[in-house]
Amino acid sequence: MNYSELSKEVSYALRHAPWEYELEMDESGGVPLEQLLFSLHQTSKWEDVAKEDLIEMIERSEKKRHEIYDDKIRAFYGHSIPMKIVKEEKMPPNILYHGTARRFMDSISEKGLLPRSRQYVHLSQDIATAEIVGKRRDNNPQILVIDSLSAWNDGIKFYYGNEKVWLADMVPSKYILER
Ligand code: HQG
Repeated sequence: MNYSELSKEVSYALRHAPWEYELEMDESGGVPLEQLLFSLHQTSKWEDVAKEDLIEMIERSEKKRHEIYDDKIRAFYGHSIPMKIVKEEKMPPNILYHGTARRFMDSISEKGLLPRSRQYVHLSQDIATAEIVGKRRDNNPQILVIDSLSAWNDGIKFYYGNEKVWLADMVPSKYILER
């Protein structure tokens, strides 16, 4: 079983296209495991996938992207579907980071951090994580330092993604400390 490919397909289904897989998604992004398995079984590539494989997929992943609970599975972050996933509002750490491409900086300075195609802006708990995120778009990424505590004190909402990923609706540029 190629767990990395399985994880990509499950992320695609849960973050971007539950309708392609005929999944009934609840407000926090959960879908019945049976529905996801049934849908995966329709293609020869995934006809043998079992619940145990989804558990193994999550365990093997270096990033906590998915969670199985109550016979359901959901993605922790990354959604782009029209129905906004309800996330747990939480006081963020004092400082968060965001790794991005240098070519986006003019626009970010002007408009702040925007969710773009996703539902939330994604922020990183530490610099190493932000580097990895930013390298997806730039070999020498820009690491932004976010004054998340001040933003939170001023009423900007933050949400818990996983232990490395925090979410926000948007981050005005005045909370970007260094770049
Ligand atoms: C940028 C992956 C111009 C933003 C990662 C980013 C992460 C702006 C891009 C998670 C902007 C959106 C999310 C503005 C923001 N003007 N550009 N005003 N505001 N941007 O992929 O944060 O491996 O939607 O800087 O590791 O890169 O899939 O967000 O470069 O955790 O699990 O617009 O996805 O996780 O890109 O990545 P994305 P992201 P997985």
